[in-house]
Amino acid sequence: MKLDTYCKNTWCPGCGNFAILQALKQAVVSLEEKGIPKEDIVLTTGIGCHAKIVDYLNLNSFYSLHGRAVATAEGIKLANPDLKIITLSGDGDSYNEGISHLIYAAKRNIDITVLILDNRVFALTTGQFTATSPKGLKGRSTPEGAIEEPFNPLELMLASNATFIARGYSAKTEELKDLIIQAVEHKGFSFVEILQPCISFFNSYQFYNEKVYELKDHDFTSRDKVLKKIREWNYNGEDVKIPLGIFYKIQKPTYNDALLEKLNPSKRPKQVDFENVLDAHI
Ligand SMILES: Cc1ncc(C[n+]2csc(CCOP(=O)(O)OP(=O)(O)O)c2C)c(N)n1
Ligand code: SF4
Ligand SMILES: [Mg+2]
Repeated sequence: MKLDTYCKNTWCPGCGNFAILQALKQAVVSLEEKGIPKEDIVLTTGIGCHAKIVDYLNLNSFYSLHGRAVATAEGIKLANPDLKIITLSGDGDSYNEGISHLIYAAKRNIDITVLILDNRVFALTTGQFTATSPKGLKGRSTPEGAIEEPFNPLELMLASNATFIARGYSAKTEELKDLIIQAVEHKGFSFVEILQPCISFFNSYQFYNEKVYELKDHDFTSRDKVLKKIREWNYNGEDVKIPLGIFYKIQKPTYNDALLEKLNPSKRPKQVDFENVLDAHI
């Protein structure tokens, strides 16, 4: 496929990330067919297994610091608002380390897309618990089982005023591809939580396969109904059903339009004549 790179893939065989890579590639091909050239798409990542995805995609990308994937995306968008920015972040990356960036990007409705590859552990560092790990999860940092309850990231995004909130599952690749396309096409802050089993530290395939279902005839403009749907699964317990699809979608002015109006800073003529500035100070 034309988006392939020469990098050797180092994900564990069976990792949910493979299917996410596939869905993202297909989404980019569809977006190109719809008139968004791949040169106008920029990916940002945090640090973790999820972040390696940019090594395997022949697209412009910025491998940022742990927890700074969203902040980096905001900076690129404000420097060149003509670009489509897709952030690929982990649960540890954006629900733990960089959570304030996620909340404020949603609050200000900056026009970027954030995909959270949520395997519900810090996987690259061998399985410590994160904000979405279920209570009781046994791992390196919680050998007796996690004593904290997880939070529900979709509820957090609704409270933070995100204008597009969705959930996909890596094993539902076709549906995930469609969600990514719709998220990128949404004008405003779009958030897609992607359930991504980590076969090495939290193998959740069987659980998700039994519990997930697609949202149908869901009124995604009513906040009350949306909240009820979001709370159908609070990332804990066994006796649950897990809805997938778009939970919420509304239109609001974006931060970048309000701040920049028609200005594209990357296309502005040079503002500072550095030689003269230096001369003046020597
Ligand atoms: C500031 C900082 N803290 C901690 C680390 C160590 N670290 C690297 S990857 C990682 C785990 C990432 O977990 P997550 O974001 O969930 O991604 P996953 O590996 O699960 O895809 C950690 C803690 C780091 N690189 N930088
Ligand atoms: S440790 Fe988990 S998330 Fe990382 S590559 Fe292996 S299966 Fe995937
Ligand atoms: Mg993780």
